[in-house]
Amino acid sequence: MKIYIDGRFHSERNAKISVFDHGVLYGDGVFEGIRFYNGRIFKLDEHLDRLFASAQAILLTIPMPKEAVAEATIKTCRLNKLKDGYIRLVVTRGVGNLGLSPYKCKKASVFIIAATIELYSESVYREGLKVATTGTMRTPANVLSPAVKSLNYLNNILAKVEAIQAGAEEGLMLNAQGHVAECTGDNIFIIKGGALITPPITAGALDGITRRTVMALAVHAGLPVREENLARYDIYTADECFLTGTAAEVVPVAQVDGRVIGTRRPGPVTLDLMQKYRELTAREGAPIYSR
Ligand code: PXG
Repeated sequence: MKIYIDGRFHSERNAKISVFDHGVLYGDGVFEGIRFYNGRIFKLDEHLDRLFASAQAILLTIPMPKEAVAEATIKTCRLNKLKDGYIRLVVTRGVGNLGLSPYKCKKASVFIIAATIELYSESVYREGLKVATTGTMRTPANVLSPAVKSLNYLNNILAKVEAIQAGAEEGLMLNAQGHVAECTGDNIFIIKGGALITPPITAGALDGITRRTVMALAVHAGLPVREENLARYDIYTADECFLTGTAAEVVPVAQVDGRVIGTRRPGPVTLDLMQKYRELTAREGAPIYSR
């Protein structure tokens, strides 16, 4: 495997960053998880726009223009001779001293890993996921904006741990007002009365690229789509429920806090959107090889 770090490619063994990098010392940095299908990087521009927005929000200067990051990402996939897989693109604050101040860090570091991906098992897509609400809340915007895809994932990791300890596979996170925000690494949707409903970004959700894509697919299919604050009650009593994320794609939810959702089986709207999403990922994206 060849890994990109700051303009050079390294073997897996030699792909290393400094212990003085503030990405390691403080989780000071931003990242993206990107998928590629059939030799094309899906929604590359959208991911890079979000990466640069996350960096802007935390006063982090990415030391190369967006086009160069795109080029490096494509090259990393090409060098690894991959057609389908997952990209982890990380920008850390860079090497500094043992103090919090990012002003001591001279230059941000960019690294890119392109690898194959381990999905939820095939049965999850057939049978649906078990979700449990976590006591751990989503970080409020005045603590750390949930719109920033930062290297601080402890909030979500601890929620994930709670969900697993409760016997579920994914955790449902609420905001400080008690409204549904999202899951630990996925956005959440319900279908109720023929409409597709998801919490607004302001409820504390990441502006997910899969979320946007699925909303556009639903609008195109003539489905009413709404962004509304949701309570747990709304999830429990939904006709259908699914999660979206780059890694998970569109994954049906069978159970939330022990309540069976709909018929337990993935519903017709969910199945249709799963299919439409698959079709889109198979045909769209920035080509890795034809250049
Ligand atoms: N919410 C959160 C908190 C996320 O981290 C999503 C929603 C979905 O967004 P996209 O743009 O992917 O549709 C995410 C992103 C992984 C991994 O490697 C995935 C995410 C985050 C961290 C790790 O599995 N998903």
